[in-house]
Amino acid sequence: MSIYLGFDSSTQSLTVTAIEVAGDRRTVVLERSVVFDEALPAYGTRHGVLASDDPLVAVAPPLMWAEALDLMMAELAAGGIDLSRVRAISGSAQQHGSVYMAQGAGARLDGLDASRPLVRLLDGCFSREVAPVWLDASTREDCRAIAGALGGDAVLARLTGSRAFERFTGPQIRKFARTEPEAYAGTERIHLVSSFLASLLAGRHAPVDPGDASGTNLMELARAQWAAPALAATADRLLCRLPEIRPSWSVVGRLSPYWQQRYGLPAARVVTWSGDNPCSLIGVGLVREGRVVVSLGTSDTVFGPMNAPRVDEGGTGHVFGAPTGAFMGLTCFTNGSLARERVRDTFGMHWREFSDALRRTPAGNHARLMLPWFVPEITPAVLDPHVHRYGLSEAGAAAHVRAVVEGQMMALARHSGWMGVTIDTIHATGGAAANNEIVQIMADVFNARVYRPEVRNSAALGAALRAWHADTVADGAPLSWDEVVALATPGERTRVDPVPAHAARYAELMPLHAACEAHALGRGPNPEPLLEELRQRWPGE
Ligand code: XUL
Repeated sequence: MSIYLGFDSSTQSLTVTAIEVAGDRRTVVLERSVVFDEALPAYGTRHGVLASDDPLVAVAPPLMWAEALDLMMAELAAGGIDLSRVRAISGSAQQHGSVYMAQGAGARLDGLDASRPLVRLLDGCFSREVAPVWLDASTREDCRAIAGALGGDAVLARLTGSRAFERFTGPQIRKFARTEPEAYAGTERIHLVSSFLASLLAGRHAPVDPGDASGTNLMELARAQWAAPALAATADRLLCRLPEIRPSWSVVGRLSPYWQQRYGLPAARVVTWSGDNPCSLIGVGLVREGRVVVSLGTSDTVFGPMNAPRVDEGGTGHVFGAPTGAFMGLTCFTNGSLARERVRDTFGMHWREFSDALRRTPAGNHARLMLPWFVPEITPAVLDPHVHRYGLSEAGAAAHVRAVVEGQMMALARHSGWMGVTIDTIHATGGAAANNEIVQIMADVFNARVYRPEVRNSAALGAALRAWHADTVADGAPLSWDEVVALATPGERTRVDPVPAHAARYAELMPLHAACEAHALGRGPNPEPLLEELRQRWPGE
């Protein structure tokens, strides 16, 4: 019997999922979470991010992520599973964030004193105390410069899988090197959140996998190697500061003596970590093109496996490496769970009342719409956030609740067309996928069947499954991806079907959602007369 651990260091929390593999039987045996704001209040984060005067800046303390890892290991050691049977550990992390480690940090990771807390030992290991995270939108100028140097966004997208995006690591590095040149010069290694945490486990600088490296605007997608022209456009002497790119199933090394001595863990293999979205793909059981995932977390994302990289040259989509070695398409929305929460809080509701509001209101919301851009939005690009409401000025709380969810679902559906996949089956994950009403709206808007994987955190499960796969492959035994994801594949009883009458309504509403978006972005006329026409035609409920 073997145990595999998968961590997920997300925007707001650290989760661990343990799976047990015994012969043909695979079981999830443990799931635990630590919420940063609650468990580690001394760092002063809100929703995992430090307060900033500039609404475009979003940074977090990397020490907090390290302390959460130490805390979680202590919890695991306190009971729950037999740690001596842990064979391999991997992880998932929020994508794009970068951690700047000072000269000499790599050598210090080896030989840490197991009697002392990890954070004390990391004192002086950073050349920058904070890590910019995926919510940061402060690098517009750097995006322009990088895309310009390479011959435009379309060229950059063909090379790296994405046009220049503010939150991507390359533009973030360029801003750091430009504004803090001395600190950049004193940087030994620029890690992604994933490779930073893997380094802490292995006691040495860990590599990054193509799934996470493709979220940097710095990796040549076709070769899964750093792209020299993109590096040159970003910062001087960058290559020697970046981690190596290795396949997602590569073994970094063994768990360092620090963790073995401190918590009695075995010398388990540490497997390269990846981004949360690539890990979720595995954690919801998708390894073949044809189906997509809708993940409703801090960010809302829609993504799916791709056999070949069909790049969205000027638009909002990304092509990343997938953990299987193939590709995945992804579109990301900043205004996910925090926007749902803002609307809930505005009306002083609990989640139960939020669901009641969705139950009491009709599909299509009498053609009343919301574009919930509470904070800068990635898709479509909105740097000056503002919530746009159409037909909602006289409406009550319930209509606003429906408007935020329908607005999000229509945006997810409309902005996933570039992937070139006919979406008739969705695997829904993330906290809000537990809500029946939200999932019904998803099924109706996409006019697709929705399956709901039963494990709460699909990214952590995906990481644990990747640890099992890598450990088996490292032993020289074959293990197909179909077999790896069998545990994660949702059953028929989790299926939610679209209601045809509702789907028909959203088919009519969707072009008007596009018109509202164009209007809000200053690219089209006010669609209010068209919405009013629809209101007249739709029966009152
Ligand atoms: C993906 C993205 C977010 C983060 C959230 O491109 O920016 O989904 O990975 O953790």
